[in-house]
Amino acid sequence: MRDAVTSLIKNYDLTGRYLDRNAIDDLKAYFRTGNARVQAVRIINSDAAAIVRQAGLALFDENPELIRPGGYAYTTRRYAACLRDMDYYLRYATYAMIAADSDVLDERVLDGLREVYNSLGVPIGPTVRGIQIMKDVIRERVAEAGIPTFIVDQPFDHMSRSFSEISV
Ligand SMILES: CCC1=C(C)/C(=C/C2=NC(=C\c3[nH]c(/C=C4\NC(=O)[C@H](C)[C@H]4CC)c(C)c3CCC(=O)O)/C(CCC(=O)O)=C2C)NC1=O
Repeated sequence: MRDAVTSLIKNYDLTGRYLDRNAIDDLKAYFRTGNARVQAVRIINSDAAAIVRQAGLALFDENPELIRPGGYAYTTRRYAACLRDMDYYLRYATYAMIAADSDVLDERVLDGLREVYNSLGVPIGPTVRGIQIMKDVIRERVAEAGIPTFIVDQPFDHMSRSFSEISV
């Protein structure tokens, strides 16, 4: 599991180089945004269950067939599994925000998920939509607190991209 600093050091160590100007600029950006990243994660953590619920309701509102008989979130067991998955995406997104690196998402969430979803028949399109809705819900809350929203975008966009590649 890597963060922005260990990723950078790993790259320079591989080629035996001292940190150059680009590296220093990247490090400066990492430390400059540190406080904002911590604040954004605090906002999420203080209301995570409500964020998941709100995003879930919006997803099912947009895609009501999911919760009708035959839908992939039909029955309380599947409905709960879907919200639990959204909660996983949210929690790991907060780790990635702090790390300013997507490695934790690849390693702990996305690796092997394609096989699981395919074998269960869980549809990728609505899953990506759920991730995007969650991002929008959080962006709104974070922006209200005056924190730049690009911090929020990175992990959710990474997950969406990874899923979208998977679905091809
Ligand atoms: C921390 C990393 C991690 C992830 C990501 C994870 C995902 C995950 N989601 C699962 C199921 C599931 N996931 C969903 C999700 C959805 N249904 C929908 O209609 C929506 C599109 C979507 C929610 C947005 C559903 C319905 C199931 C249960 C499917 C079934 O058993 O029929 C399963 C199968 C086993 C189980 O039911 O627990 C796994 C492993 N598990 C993990 O340990």
